[in-house]
Amino acid sequence: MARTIMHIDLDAFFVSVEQALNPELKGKPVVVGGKPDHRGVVASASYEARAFGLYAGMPLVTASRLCPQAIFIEGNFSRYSEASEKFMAILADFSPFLEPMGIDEAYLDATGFESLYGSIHQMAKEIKKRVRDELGLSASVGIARNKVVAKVASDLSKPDGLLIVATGKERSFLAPLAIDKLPRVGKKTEQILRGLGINTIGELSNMPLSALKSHFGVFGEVLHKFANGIDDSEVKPPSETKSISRETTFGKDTRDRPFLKATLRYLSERVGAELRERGKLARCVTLKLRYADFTTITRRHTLKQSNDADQTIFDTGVQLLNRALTAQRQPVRLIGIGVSNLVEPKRQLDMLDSSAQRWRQLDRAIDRIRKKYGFTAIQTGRTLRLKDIFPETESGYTLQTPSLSR
Ligand code: DCP
Ligand code: CA
Repeated sequence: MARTIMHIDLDAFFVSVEQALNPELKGKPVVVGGKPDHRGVVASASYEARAFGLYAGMPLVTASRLCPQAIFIEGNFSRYSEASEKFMAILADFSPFLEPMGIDEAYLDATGFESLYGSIHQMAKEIKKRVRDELGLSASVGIARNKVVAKVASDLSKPDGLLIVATGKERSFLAPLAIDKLPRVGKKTEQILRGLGINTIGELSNMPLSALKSHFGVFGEVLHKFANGIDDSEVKPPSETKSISRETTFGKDTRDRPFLKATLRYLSERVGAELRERGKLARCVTLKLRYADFTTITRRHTLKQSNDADQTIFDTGVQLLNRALTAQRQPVRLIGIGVSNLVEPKRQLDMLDSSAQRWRQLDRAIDRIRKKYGFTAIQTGRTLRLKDIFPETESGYTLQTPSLSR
């Protein structure tokens, strides 16, 4: 069946949120990421700043040299995640077939919605209008019969664009574009392709599949399909919980290891409690850190055996944290911990060793007490010191971003 897929992406997202809050910044070269003397990189640049050659990922020092008159802003991540949630909520009003991708973009399956709005073009205009009226942000929309072409279209239409690729024209639409416009073509792939004399998506689409496979393995098939404007993947609403995570931004960037560990302990306990509540076991533990310059890293560890114990989540998190802090000396602005690769308990439980069994019993006893008396009714030694730092309520400490990601 022919589908109608929309890709919606906010323009210069971090910068636009700042401009919506402070209209004096509008129409000017603005950079979010930090002050120009910081070691960090540009997170988001306004289109006025891009005219000077600035782009995301460029060192702030270089950015200030190319465009000294730019306004440099540290940024405030909780503002962006709040705007992101509102953006996704607006989109969900238009179609339940919604797949959020990252913080400021989403795919929406609008198949059959034409009649509801008069036309697909009209529907896209109404989405853009609500985003502008309610959030003060501009969105670019690409529409096509599949996800990959819709994404390229929204990107090409930026800023504040709306581009529809007619059915049957996917291949000819993509053909003249540079290969780096194609999703999944990163720096490395681009380099290899250019080395082979392939510079446009059209040239890529004409490469024999066998040649692509010999250079890229199974990824060669993806490249072949994408370059030919083919993508059968569905818009998948995030239904089943695939991961559980908790994170928080600090009021002040910190290097204080005991404090970071105390926070990690608390977040691990929140993750563990939800994991047990959902009756799942996790196989992977992921630590997330954002440094003072906004660089964000994630470090993952796969457990030998799936587990749901606070202690296991925490211990794994601490190992990952210690390694990360040794490698990078900047202060930390955000810490988060998550579990993924969730499985049903089944028989694996019987195989847990006796110390793991004891942790399980303890966790469950604590869960029961917390359900009755509130999350902070029982605290492990480590988390006690958080009392003086985070506001405390019945249901736990009030973190900056209580449950950003699920
Ligand atoms: N981001 C970041 N570091 C990067 C890239 C992006 O912190 N290297 C953040 C800031 C962006 C947001 O993610 O505002 C969304 O990323 P996009 O790639 O969509 O970039 P923008 O929304 O800023 O610009 P565009 O108009 O090109 O979409
Ligand atoms: Ca964007």
